[in-house]
Amino acid sequence: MNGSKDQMFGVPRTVTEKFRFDAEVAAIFEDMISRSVPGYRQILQMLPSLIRCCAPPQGRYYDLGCSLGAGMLAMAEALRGGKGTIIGIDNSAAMIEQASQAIARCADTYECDLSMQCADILDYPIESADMVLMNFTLQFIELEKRDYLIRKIYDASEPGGILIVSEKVCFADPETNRTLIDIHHQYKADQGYSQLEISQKRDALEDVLIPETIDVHINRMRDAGYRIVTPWLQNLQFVSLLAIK
Ligand code: GEK
Repeated sequence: MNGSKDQMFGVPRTVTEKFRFDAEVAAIFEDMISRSVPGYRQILQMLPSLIRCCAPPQGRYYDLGCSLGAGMLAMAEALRGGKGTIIGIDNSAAMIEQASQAIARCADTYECDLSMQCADILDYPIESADMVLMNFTLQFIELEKRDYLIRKIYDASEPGGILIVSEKVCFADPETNRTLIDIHHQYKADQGYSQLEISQKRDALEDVLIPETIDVHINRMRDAGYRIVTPWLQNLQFVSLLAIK
């Protein structure tokens, strides 16, 4: 694993600052997401098979909210031997700076063209996409801009183009929702996070990470025009959806 151990919320904070993807987070991000999101590693492991099955080997691929480039590397693995193009976008300068170094170190291993840009995915011009990945990114976009973003991706995708959206979701039934949140907190405790870390992180993410139900996500993708929309992986309230144009 690269980066340091996540101990960000280990000491009591008097003021709850809202969560931001700054240099402090970038330095511990890999550890944070691996220990906080059950299924994250499994999604990355499965992506090459999903891509080889559903997307063209010489395609144009986007990773929106690429953070440290883990999704880009899974795409590159799928494209081994082919000459595809992979573009990672993130609006955190700290993430892009760290990710660019990591990608540069292994770029020679792959034949495809890997590049990264620091930009807002709402403004970035996506073109002729064969695949778009948003791995736990849409949840940080303002609610009223999500329809626009999914439509923009649909319009910029080739016929047969795929969209993968992984999200933390919520459930309409309060008891189901509470139960999965409790299991998730237990999972985090089992990964070594203290109760203080769990509760301070939850407070910092309040109104920053806004989950929606699986149905809301599916309906949004269908309304945008996607022919096929289906969950392909779920671990507690962490779900990955596949959509095909
Ligand atoms: C992974 N996909 O490892 N424009 C660009 N980037 C954004 C925007 C925006 N408007 N809003 C948020 N981000 C990664 C993990 S993390 C998920 C994605 C998490 C970026 C933000 O800077 C951060 O790097 C990423 O989206 C979300 O597979 O932390 O739970």
